Amino acid sequence: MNFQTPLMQTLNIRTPILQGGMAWVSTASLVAAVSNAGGLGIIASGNLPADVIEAEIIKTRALTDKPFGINVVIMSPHADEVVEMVCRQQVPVVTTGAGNPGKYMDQFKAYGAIVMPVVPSVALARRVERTGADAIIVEGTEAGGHIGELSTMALVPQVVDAVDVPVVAAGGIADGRGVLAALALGAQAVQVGTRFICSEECETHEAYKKMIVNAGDRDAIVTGRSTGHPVRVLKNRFTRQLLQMEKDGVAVEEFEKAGIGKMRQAAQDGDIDNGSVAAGQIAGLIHDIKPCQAIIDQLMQEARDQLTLLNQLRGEK
Ligand code: TUI
Repeated sequence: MNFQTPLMQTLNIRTPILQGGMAWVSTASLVAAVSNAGGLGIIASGNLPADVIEAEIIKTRALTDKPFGINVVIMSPHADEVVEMVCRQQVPVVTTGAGNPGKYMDQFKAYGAIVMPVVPSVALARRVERTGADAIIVEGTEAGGHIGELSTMALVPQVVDAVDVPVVAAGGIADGRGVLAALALGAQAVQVGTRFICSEECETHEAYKKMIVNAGDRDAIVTGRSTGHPVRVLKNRFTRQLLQMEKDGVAVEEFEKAGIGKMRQAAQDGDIDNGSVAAGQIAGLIHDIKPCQAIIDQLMQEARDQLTLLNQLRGEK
């Protein structure tokens, strides 16, 4: 038995698993591995300039002939030039985050992209549907990185009821129980981030991966709540400094300045004490580092097993 949803057909993928476009993490190696394993790999842009991201697209194309996507961070200072480059490269799938992609929608649709904005609320879901989103990724506050306030459990069914396009659930999903739960809430696929950091093909520093493997349920905390840019990261020396700054009520500009380059410092240099180790609440569920194919196979096998268990509870064979 396999899961098959209309969105999987639209995206031309074999499993309903998307890999989140994580800044400094989702590079060609990870993206191609996920796409080759039957999911949808998604290249991250973060705050990078267009030429650096373009090189990653070209590298991905050399590593896979399967569909893949690109994530555009709307708040990035390079967003305009990144969008122009993505259109020139005709990346088949575009996801957006950290802002409303409305003003770029026509450009994406003009070359036939499948556009899936990430949203943290019903209001934004409705808005992006009106401007032409093909599907909507609903991200709960359990996720790592830049986050909204509502939980995946509460938000996904509310968006499913509010829009007519397919919904993808994101935030807090790292095993097959999470996949099945998301499908039960009405999602047609899931987006998985933190679990894919702990994959062999992910080029993120080993120390970062090990910090996730060693994390417990309460280690992923939120900084930047008071400044309006909440970000979920693993607790370390740097987050203690940030939380102290927030308590002391330092100016927003000073706080934002302290965060510059910190995701790169953790992911690339492996400085997990002084950098930002972005990760979701589900980090505590992740205990190993393995190939993307094994991760996807396990997610789907567990989802099937969990469904069998549920059917047994109903008295079915
Ligand atoms: O985008 C993310 N997570 C991220 S992006 C990132 S790197 C970064 N680079 C430059 C600036 C900021 C961050 C690290 N983590 N997740 C998707 C997501 N989008 N979560 C929440 C939102 C969101 C929030 C507000 C989407 C839209 C939105 O709209 C507000 C508005 O303009 O109406």
